[in-house]
Amino acid sequence: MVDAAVLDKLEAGYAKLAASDSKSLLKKYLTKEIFDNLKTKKTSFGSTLLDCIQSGIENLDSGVGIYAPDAESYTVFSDLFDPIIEDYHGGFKKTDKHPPKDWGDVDCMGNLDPTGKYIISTRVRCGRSMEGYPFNPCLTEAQYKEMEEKVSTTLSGLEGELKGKYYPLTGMDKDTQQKLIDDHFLFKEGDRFLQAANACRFWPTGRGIYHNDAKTFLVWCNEEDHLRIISMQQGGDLGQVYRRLVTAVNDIEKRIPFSHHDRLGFLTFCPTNLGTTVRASVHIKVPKLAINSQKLEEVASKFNLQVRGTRGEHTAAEGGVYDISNKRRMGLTEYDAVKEMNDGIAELIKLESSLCACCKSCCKVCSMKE
Ligand code: ADP
Ligand code: CIR
Repeated sequence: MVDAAVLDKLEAGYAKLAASDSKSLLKKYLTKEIFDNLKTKKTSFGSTLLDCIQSGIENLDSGVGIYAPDAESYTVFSDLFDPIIEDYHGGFKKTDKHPPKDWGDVDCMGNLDPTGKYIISTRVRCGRSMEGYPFNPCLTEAQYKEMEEKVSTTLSGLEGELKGKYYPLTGMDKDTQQKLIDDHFLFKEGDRFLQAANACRFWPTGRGIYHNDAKTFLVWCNEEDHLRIISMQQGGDLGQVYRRLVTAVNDIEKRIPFSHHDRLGFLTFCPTNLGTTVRASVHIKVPKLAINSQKLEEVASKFNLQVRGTRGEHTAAEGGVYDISNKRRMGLTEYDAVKEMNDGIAELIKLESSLCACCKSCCKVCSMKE
């Protein structure tokens, strides 16, 4: 049974959300009926509806507003998770099943911007959860340490281009940490969405980053997900970035067992990352399209793309640099998720190069401004 204090917080949180003008998917789908059905439920880890929705209640500017404290939450609170998943992932219904993992032909992806005029850098990441461990809010300090040990030991076995070193956050000096963040290699600290979701307990214990010398292959340990596996480099050579990621994931998967769900694919803390968990992005300058940032988002969303700021989610664009990536990660293969970004960016570049810089009604972008 959910205790009285949690129920009180839930009632107060629901009232706050209902009275707000939050644009989150949480607000959109947490009807009074669903709330009343779920408010007394608990997973076997003891997680309640409050653990799932507290981030979205505290941060009314959330885009989504919900996390799964443990894998079972996706089932126990499915009346809320399912419609949010369907909305975010472009129609992945509760009766749908995520397809088996398929990285496709890794040689099919090429350079998106051979002239180097638009794309500054390219990155593809995926998330993984280690079998046998819950997500952040349910982990003990001892588990964080144990997981970090497993991750760093395992990664120390990687060879060739993937060979690198694990750098724990514990003991890392602030300048080194900030430089890694500023250079887009390391996760930021103090994310209020994660903090409110109870995902930053015992920080910095168990958190860290593995990378090769060139910082083209990186693994984050215990930030939002147990692992974030990342391939990135300057320029637009998506083919090279993709091949490196696929080689790395295939190798790491032989060494660490990961949590996978028959219907939802790979399991992650945030429902937006389920399925393939793949986010393929470019840092790109499209000044003509970006004359109106709302329009840029509209155009991007036509190609199922998501626009973020230069320092990642919930940040602003600096110097006209946008982070544009595939939005959906479920109901399609890994290959198709990356291809969606590939094709969408190719279209955006085509559009950008077709626009004149006059800002008068003679060109498409100017008419889009209205
Ligand atoms: P994710 O959910 O993929 O980890 P975030 O939005 O939290 O993404 O961003 C994490 C970091 O990765 C940020 O520093 C962001 O600027 C960086 N990043 C994302 N895409 C690119 C890219 N194409 N090139 C360089 N850095 C990138
Ligand atoms: C939010 O709701 O805005 C945060 N909890 C982050 C959600 C993940 N965002 C995304 O679009 N992938």
